[in-house]
Amino acid sequence: MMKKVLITGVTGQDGAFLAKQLVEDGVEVYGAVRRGSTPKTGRLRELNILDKVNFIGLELTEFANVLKVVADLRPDAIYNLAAQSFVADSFQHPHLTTSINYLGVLNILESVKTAGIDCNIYQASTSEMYGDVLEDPQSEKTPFNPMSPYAVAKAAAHHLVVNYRVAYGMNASNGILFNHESELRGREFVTRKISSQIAELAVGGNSAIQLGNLDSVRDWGYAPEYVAGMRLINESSVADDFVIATNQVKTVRDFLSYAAVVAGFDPIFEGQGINEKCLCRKSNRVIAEVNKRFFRPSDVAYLRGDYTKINEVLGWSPETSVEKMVEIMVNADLNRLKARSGSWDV
Ligand code: NAP
Ligand code: F7E
Repeated sequence: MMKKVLITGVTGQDGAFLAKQLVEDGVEVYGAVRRGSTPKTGRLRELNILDKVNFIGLELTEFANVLKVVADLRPDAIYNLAAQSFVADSFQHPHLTTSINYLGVLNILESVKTAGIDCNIYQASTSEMYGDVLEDPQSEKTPFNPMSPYAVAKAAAHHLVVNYRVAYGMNASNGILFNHESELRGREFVTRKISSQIAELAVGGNSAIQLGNLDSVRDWGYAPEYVAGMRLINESSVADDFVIATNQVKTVRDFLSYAAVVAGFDPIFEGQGINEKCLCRKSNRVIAEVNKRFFRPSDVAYLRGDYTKINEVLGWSPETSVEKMVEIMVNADLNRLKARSGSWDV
């Protein structure tokens, strides 16, 4: 039984849901927060667990600091969720992305090894590592073909976790998670960008949503279920690597269309490529338009995960459909706007 757990990235979407699930199961939760700024506590506050998490200052890129925190705390498990997680941003900040997403992982592994403690490690690997996919659907056996500095750093970290497991017998696992979203998703990611901005339009806003590639295809699942999968992986006595996905795919255009319906619009699409627009059939109002600012230097066009292994070995399967998730997200954003007159805390 895990008694004491350290979560890096506790203020993020997954960190917050994970902290909530662990707290509810009586686990002592330590949340690592980066130094130099006030922690972003909005998600933990929204989940009513802000006072249940013990915050620890941690600079993941400083080995001595990571070692001290790990050796002093002696956690039973670490979930390494901290990352520069926005793929588009990794093209602007490749060094920063590599430091946190690769060297941060090295520091965690090396600290647990050096401290000589019995501690399971979960690393947040990603479907982005499959990049320009070499097989369909993508499983644990599919070769990586990363298409961004984010994905390259995550692929290197993934291999490092495997190497420490093999070389030193550490209980270190990778969860290769496909896109997972929720009402707590960061507003820079396309799903929450759509749900939050469509809610603004529905309550009287007048700025059309500016989007990039509407043809991008993703395998989108619901974050709380994926976090439950992370726990199955890290609580296992046998460390291994697992894909978590739904095996269902939709385009960004599909997601936008569902969200528009939930927000009370009647969407139709007109035009091609950079001139494509989403309009409301009833009012002729422009809901969204394509803007080349949101295209990436190289993008991942298509992802579909095969979750057979985690289903067979650990009994995990997805439950919430993408349509249901869109409904949850848009309604949560509509309720926030109505309750807080226009400001976003999450
Ligand atoms: P998120 O909401 O963006 O949260 C990222 C977390 O990392 C935040 O707590 C953030 O802290 C922290 N962080 C960022 N830069 C940092 C730095 N320099 N030093 C220390 N902490 C830093 O991400 P998420 O969606 O919860 O994802 C969790 C993990 O899973 C990430 O590693 C991500 O790459 C990976 N992943 C996510 C998905 C997905 O679809 N969500 C899929 C596969 C893998 P602040 O609050 O201080 O910014
Ligand atoms: O983009 C396209 C964009 O930023 C999804 C992270 O959690 O999941 C996430 O990475 C797709 C891309 O997520 C806009 O080009 C179109 O093809 O929501 P996203 P992501 O890049 O897939 C993976 C698994 C992670 O590991 C990451 O940490 O949507 N897209 N128009 C757009 N994307 C954004 N953000 N904004 C747009 O306006």
